[in-house]
Amino acid sequence: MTQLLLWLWLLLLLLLPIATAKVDNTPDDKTTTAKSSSLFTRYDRNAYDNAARNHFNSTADDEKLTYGNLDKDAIIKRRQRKRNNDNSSQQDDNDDSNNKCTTYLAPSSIPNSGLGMYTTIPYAKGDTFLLPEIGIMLQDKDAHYPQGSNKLLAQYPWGPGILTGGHREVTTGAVMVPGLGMLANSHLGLVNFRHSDTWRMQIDEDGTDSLSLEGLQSSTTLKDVGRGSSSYHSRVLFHADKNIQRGEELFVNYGDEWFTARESWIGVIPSAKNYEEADRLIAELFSENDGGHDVVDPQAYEVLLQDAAEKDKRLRAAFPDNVEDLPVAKDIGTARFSARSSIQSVEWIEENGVCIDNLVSGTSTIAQAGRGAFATRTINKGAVITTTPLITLEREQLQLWEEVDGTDVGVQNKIKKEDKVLEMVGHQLLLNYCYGHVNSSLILFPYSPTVNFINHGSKEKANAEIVWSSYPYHKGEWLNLSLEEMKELQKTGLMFDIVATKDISLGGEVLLYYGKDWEDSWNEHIEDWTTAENEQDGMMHKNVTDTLGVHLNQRSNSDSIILTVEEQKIQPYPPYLETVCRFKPPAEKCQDENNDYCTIRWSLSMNEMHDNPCDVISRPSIDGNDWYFVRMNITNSTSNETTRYHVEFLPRYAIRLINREYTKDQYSRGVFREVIGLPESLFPDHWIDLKEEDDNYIYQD
Ligand SMILES: *[C@@H]1O[C@H](CO)[C@@H](O)[C@H](O)[C@H]1NC(C)=O
Ligand SMILES: *[C@@H]1O[C@H](CO)[C@@H](O)[C@H](O)[C@H]1NC(C)=O
Ligand SMILES: *[C@@H]1O[C@H](CO)[C@@H](O)[C@H](O)[C@H]1NC(C)=O
Ligand SMILES: *[C@@H]1O[C@H](CO)[C@@H](O)[C@H](O)[C@H]1NC(C)=O
Ligand SMILES: *[C@@H]1O[C@H](CO)[C@@H](O)[C@H](O)[C@H]1NC(C)=O
Ligand SMILES: *[C@@H]1O[C@H](CO)[C@@H](O)[C@H](O)[C@H]1NC(C)=O
Ligand SMILES: *[C@@H]1O[C@H](CO)[C@@H](O)[C@H](O)[C@H]1NC(C)=O
Ligand SMILES: CC(=O)N[C@H]1CO[C@H](CO)[C@@H](O)[C@@H]1O
Repeated sequence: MTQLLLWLWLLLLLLLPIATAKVDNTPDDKTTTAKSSSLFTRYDRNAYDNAARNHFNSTADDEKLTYGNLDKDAIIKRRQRKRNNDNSSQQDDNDDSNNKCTTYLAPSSIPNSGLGMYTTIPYAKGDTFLLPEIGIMLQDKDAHYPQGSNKLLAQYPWGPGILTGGHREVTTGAVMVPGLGMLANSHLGLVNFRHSDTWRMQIDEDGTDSLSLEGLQSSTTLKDVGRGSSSYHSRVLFHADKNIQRGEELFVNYGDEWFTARESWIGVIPSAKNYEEADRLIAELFSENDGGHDVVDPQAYEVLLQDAAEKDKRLRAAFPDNVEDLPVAKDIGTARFSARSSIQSVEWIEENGVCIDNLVSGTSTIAQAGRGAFATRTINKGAVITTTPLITLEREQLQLWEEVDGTDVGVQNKIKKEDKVLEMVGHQLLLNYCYGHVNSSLILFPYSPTVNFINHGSKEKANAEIVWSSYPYHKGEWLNLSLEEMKELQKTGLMFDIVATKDISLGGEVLLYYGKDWEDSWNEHIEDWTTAENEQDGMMHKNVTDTLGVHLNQRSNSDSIILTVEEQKIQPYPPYLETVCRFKPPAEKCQDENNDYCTIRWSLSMNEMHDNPCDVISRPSIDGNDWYFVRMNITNSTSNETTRYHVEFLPRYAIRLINREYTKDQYSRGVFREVIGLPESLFPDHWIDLKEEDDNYIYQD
């Protein structure tokens, strides 16, 4: 049974609620959409290209990092200049002496929200956040772990759309994005960073296949033992949504639904629109004042509050409770008023926070390791490189189960559930990013920026080690809790520091010794892999990508043609590729209902973050330019009706090839999975509960 069917089966059988993920479906900056559509005429490719270019440069920003120079050295230099407030290009880039930290972990300004992230450098609207992050896809997590859900694992993931091609990668994807995606809080009225629209990037550019991109290029083969063991999505980016000043807490947009779904325990949280309306109503109240003095009649305010409460409790929550606060709220806006300490002095941040930008990701110096973490400044032996909070998970929450034929239940890894036999076939990729002990069911996932890029180095090569954090927010007393108590808690609180064990120079790769158990597992994996090859049993490792899809989509190849359905009959694409078109149907109902298809012409206003599987019907060439006529089926989510569209004159730009569901390396069988070993001395003995190797660990029905 395929994963898809398994998922459907479990969903129907158990009527599982689909956990609300932290979904940010809001297309980036709606206001920029379609403003240039008049420039685009169907016969004029150049006009289209220009229009598209304007469209995608939606914000003027000379600091914007294009992918061409998004390498670690460029990032280090830019950040250094920003912190020093120096625009000159003459600065000696090797001078590290004044290279101060720019991003901190510190207590959030939102009450009861724990820690948050702060910047000590300003960002202009459109600037890219200078720490490209990894995105780790969880496949159908609720279906694979049907017997309960971890509150934390429901809290943090984003919707799959945050990754290039993400929502076509698996049936129900949820994505862990550390750094801004997990550590930063969300204040809907003060959102200052948004994840960058993946359609603005070419498919290769978020590291669609890290192996093919990180130095191996053409030598990538299906035989690579490391395939599928790390995430392809290694360049998830966020950009400033507005100008941000020094000292601001960083807020991302979890989406309205994230808050409304959790109202019973986090309270009523206003939306961005609620704050805007509150600002408008308060301004009106002041303008009604005769004589213009800055005092509001308390009774008038009481009436306003009551009206607001009747209309919408979220709107009411946007207002200050006390009339005396109104002048300030009017001045700084109700959103800022609700989190007044969200702009701090640099001194406060340095005193109360810890630096979390000593590391940046880049191509690893280790063969097959994909990306790695590099020092952004000189780090002396004994200094803390970074500090990270940890999510507590249970190993079984990351197990993958599939229905199999047969009745030999009781054999390793098989259980009977209702009248189906399920076999444990592996673990979520996330396991490889968790820390723990091979014989403990408790695992820890760190989520500070860039920590998940740190690679394994041998005992000799490692230049860093893990210690429990000295930051006061680390709840060291939890280490005395029993395993059951820890699992009950479902809270974040443990933190570790990564400390330099040698002097590390600027740009040096930071390596941790993952432990002997991890090394043993890796060597065993190599052994198995080789044996499988020898036994012509390569299928075990099949359904991996090769680089064709990547190359076809690369920027340099953006003029390469996409084959029509007819052409593909003669010259097929590999079976794991599918064609998707960027198309958002217009809001109004189709005019052309009498035909089988709704025929419309593509325009820039359809250029939103939606990719739908499409069939290329023809590719007319007009004045030497190729255009695409495509067909696709789109289901209206309100009416649940499917409309078949025939869309004409798509530019090449709006079409690309992506992997079909479950065909990327991380979803194939036999890929490497093991937790990173925490040093024995750190891991509490009373958390070691597994008698057998983890693969034999079976959860009870
Ligand atoms: C858009 O950005 C590209 C690269 O960043 C640049 O070459 C081009 O001139 C920009 N176009 C406009 C209209 O600003
Ligand atoms: C850097 O550029 C900004 C904007 O162009 C300007 O306001 C600022 O004064 C410049 N800083 C220095 C040190 O030149
Ligand atoms: C854990 O318990 C031991 C013994 O009761 C105690 O000495 C130690 O201080 C506790 N550790 C923490 C971090 O609370
Ligand atoms: C989707 O369905 C709703 C409700 O029937 C309708 O109002 C809307 O126009 C439809 N949208 C499109 C694009 O057809
Ligand atoms: C659209 O639906 C039709 C009829 O079900 C089907 O034949 C066709 O393959 C679908 N097209 C795409 C692109 O999925
Ligand atoms: C939409 O239609 C499908 C198939 O007809 C059905 O299974 C599904 O429950 C419907 N969804 C809604 C929201 O009505
Ligand atoms: C884990 O448990 C197995 C089986 O009991 C044992 O052989 C192995 O030594 C244990 N590993 C560690 C690191 O404790
Ligand atoms: C999901 C998927 O694409 N599975 C394929 C994996 O590869 C084998 C052999 O090529 C195919 O038979 C499967 O359909």
